[in-house]
Amino acid sequence: IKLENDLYKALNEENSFMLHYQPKMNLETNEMIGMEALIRWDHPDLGLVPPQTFIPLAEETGLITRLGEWVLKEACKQMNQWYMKGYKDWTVSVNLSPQQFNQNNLVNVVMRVLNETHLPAENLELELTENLIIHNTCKTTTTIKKLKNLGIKISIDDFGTGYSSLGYLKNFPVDTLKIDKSFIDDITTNKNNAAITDTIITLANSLKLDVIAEGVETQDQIDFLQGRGCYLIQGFFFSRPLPPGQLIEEFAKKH
Ligand code: G
Ligand code: G
Ligand code: MN
Ligand code: NA
Repeated sequence: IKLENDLYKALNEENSFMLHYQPKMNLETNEMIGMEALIRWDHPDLGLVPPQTFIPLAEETGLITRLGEWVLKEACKQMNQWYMKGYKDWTVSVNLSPQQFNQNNLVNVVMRVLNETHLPAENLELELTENLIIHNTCKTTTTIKKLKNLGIKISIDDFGTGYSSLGYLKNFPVDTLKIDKSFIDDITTNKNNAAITDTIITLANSLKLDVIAEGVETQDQIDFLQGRGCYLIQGFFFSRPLPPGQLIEEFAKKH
């Protein structure tokens, strides 16, 4: 209850939450193609509370709608500042929780945030979890189509971990499959996970979707993925999630 109250309070205060950004790299060009926005909560007594703790709480209490909208707006604002500085090819990725996706006015919220922040829709990507998408209702399909019509990109986070039939992929206009970290972790030693990763890469290629590996930490993993034709990489190998100023310092000057 205490943490729940604190979360509620934090939403009404400035500077309680911040976003860190983790680069997504293209191995072929050695350039950053964009970054994933990841929320941080600076709690007055507890210090940094990890999202694994407060996102579920925000979902249970319904606060996720407001919190999620804050994240969306903050990420778009930041990305637009980078856009104005000339980084026009970057895409900022924002995680959407299922509750947020299923709110009735999501498409309007996204449209309004894009308008208010002046960010071109092409520079925004929404990450949906596979578990959300497999409840392949008519409404889900309609919402994704509407979001795509705005011009934004859609990726499927944690791909491979859900109990999905792959059939849904052809009904949804998604852009990117994000191979879950759990497969990447022991990709070089575990034949099953290597095979699953291989299959996801092949599937993405056949369907003309982009594929990105997440949680990449070692050169061996990079070599494996590159050898199988997966060139988009996110993970500690390149960088942890960073505050925006630091991200620019470390990744923009080089190029
Ligand atoms: O870096 P990391 O510890 O930030 O993130 C942990 C988990 O919290 C991940 O599953 C990530 O998707 C989730 N997460 C981080 N930021 C957000 C956010 O803004 N919205 C939602 N819904 N989930 C987030
Ligand atoms: O569920 P989602 O994919 O949004 O979660 C992203 C989470 O993965 C964040 O908590 C982020 O900090 C974490 N992460 C990103 N790259 C790595 C990595 O290379 N290793 C580990 N251990 N975690 C990572
Ligand atoms: Mn994600
Ligand atoms: Na993920």
